[in-house]
Parts: sequence; structure tokens; C-alpha cells
Amino acid sequence: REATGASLGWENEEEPTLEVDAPTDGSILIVDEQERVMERIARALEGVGELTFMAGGEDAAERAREKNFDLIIVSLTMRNTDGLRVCSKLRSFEETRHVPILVMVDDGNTKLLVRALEMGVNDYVVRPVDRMEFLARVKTQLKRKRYADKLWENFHLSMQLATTDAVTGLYNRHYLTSHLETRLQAAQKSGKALSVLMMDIDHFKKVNDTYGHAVGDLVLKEFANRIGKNIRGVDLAARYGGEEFVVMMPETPTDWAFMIGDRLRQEVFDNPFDVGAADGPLTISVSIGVATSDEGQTPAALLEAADKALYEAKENGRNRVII
Ligand code: GH3
Ligand code: MG
Ligand code: MG
Ligand code: MG
Repeated sequence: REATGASLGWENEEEPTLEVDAPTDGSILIVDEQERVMERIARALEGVGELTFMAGGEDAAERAREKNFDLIIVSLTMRNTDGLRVCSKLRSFEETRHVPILVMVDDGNTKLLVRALEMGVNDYVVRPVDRMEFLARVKTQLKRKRYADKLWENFHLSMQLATTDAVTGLYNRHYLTSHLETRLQAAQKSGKALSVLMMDIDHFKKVNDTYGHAVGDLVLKEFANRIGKNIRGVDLAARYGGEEFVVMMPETPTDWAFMIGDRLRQEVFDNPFDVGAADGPLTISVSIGVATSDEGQTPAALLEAADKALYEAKENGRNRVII
């Protein structure tokens, strides 16, 4: 709960809730060979969700990978199919690993049940099955699945909030520095160069003062887009501060980094930013400092070297790249 949007200052956003009712729209897969059993299950689970029946077959698990089921019910005593094997496959596939499994087992077949439980099935019913008990166990599994899905969703939302900058969608400074540490160590181990570009938009204060903060924000967004178009998939771009950006480039010697930086600088300067300013697209320029990792260098020292080069680019007239 601590790490959700609410605690990160999302005042006006709907707070994620973890309360769950028993779903009525769960999607349930039932694996059994007997038609009469399937009919009974269909009646017992009326209104609980969407039911899919598979008449056994060990490829039931394979087919389950293609659809996001909320619960899978498997009969352990089928004539032509090894139900236990179906369960073991379901637990081994990435796509179905976390889907709850409820098994049906004949009374007295404790050995089979124990093996299924050891395999990680979530619950069981013993034949002859009590209809009310069956329904209750199904609903409980669906509720748990719903709860787990929400936790997972909130976790992803928190991760995204914690690692990205809301204005530009780029990674934030914290993510960059922690990632840089790892990549720098890898670079030093492999002996391959890692370069960084430290970039700062020129006279950005003037944009804000002339056109307002909202237009300033759009310039930041568009600048982030331009960065994205000019770097490679392996590079990592982050918003380092207000109008400062950093690109981390693994396996990139200084002269390549310079070329990539200068191409971006030129592209930005040559193509004015269409951000809805009253007097048309804005000509933007950026100053860039380049630094390449030395042996034993810390991330802080590398960024400092790039910052020093950036300072020189500013001193020497802006709209340029300095190594
Ligand atoms: P220089 O060429 O020396 O970099 O000049 P500059 O005007 O770009 O530099 P300065 O550091 O003086 O001003 C940066 C401005 O960026 C000041 C601040 O109000 C603005 N700024 C910082 N963060 C944001 C933001 O998120 N949105 C907007 N619109 N402006 C921001
Ligand atoms: Mg400045
Ligand atoms: Mg600036
Ligand atoms: Mg600045």
C-alpha cells in the first residue's frame, strides 16, 4: 500500500483499491473426459463466469497457454489423460504458472492427491463432489486470483512511477544512476567503452518566460521524442533534472558518442519544435557534453566529467558538442 500512487503524490487520481468481491466474470477452464461430469459442473457454476471445457488430452495445458484463464479445474482420474501430467505442465509453463488449479480426485486416492498438492495445485474436491462446497472453493480461488492480479497491477504501477519521469516518459535520475552503476561495472569487466551524453537545452528559461510553463513542458516532451529517435535500443535515456537529459551508451567509444550527440544536436536545431506557440514552431538548441568511462571510474565521476564538458559547450557559445 505504501508504494502506490497515493503515497507518491497522485492526489487527484483514483486510489487503487485491493478490495475484491467474488467475480462473476471469471474465465474457467475445465479439463475432464466425462460428459455427465461436465454437465454437472456447468450447472453448479452457473453465473460464476465463462466456462471452457476440454475433453482431456494432454495438450490441454498447451492450449491453456493461449488464453488467460482465472482458474483451471482438472480431473485427476481420466481414462485417456494423465491429469497429474496436465497439472505439472500447467505449473511449468510461464503463462500458466500462476493460474490457480483446483483438482477433482476420487475418494480414497490420497496418493494421487498428495502428488498433486506437492506439484503446487491450489485446492481440491473429493468425489462424490458436494455441489455447495465445490462452488465455494471455486469462488475462493477466483477471489484470490483477482486479488493477486490487483497486487501485480499495483506493483507494476509503482515500479513505473518510481522509475520514470511523468512529463517526458523517460527514465528518471534515480533509475539512471542505479542502472549506470551496473552497466559501468559490466563495461569495466569486459574492457568495452561506455559513454554518456549530458545534455542541457539552451536558454530554456526564455521559452518559459516568453510562452509559459505549459509550452516549456511541451518542449521537454518533444526533446525527449527527438532523443528517442536518435539513439539505439541499447542506449538508455533519462531526464536528469529540469531541462537536463542524460543518454547512457554501452559499448560506445568517444567518437561514436560524439557523432550520435552531434547528429541529435543538429536534428534539434534544424527542425523547429511545433508546440503550439503563438508565433509558430520554436527553434531550440542544445549543448552536449560527452564522457567515456575510464578504468575504476565511479558513475558519479563519469557524470561529472560529462557535466564539465557540457559546461564548456555552454561557455563556448552553446548549440555544440564537447568531449
Ligand atoms: P542555459 O543555456 O545556460 O542552460 O540557460 P537556461 O535558461 O536553459 O538555464 P537555467 O538553468 O537558467 O534555466 C532552466 C529553466 O528550466 C529554469 C526552470 O524554470 C526551467 N524548468 C525546470 N524544470 C522545468 C519543467 O519541468 N517544466 C518547465 N516548463 N520548465 C522547467
Ligand atoms: Mg543552466
Ligand atoms: Mg539550459
Ligand atoms: Mg540546466
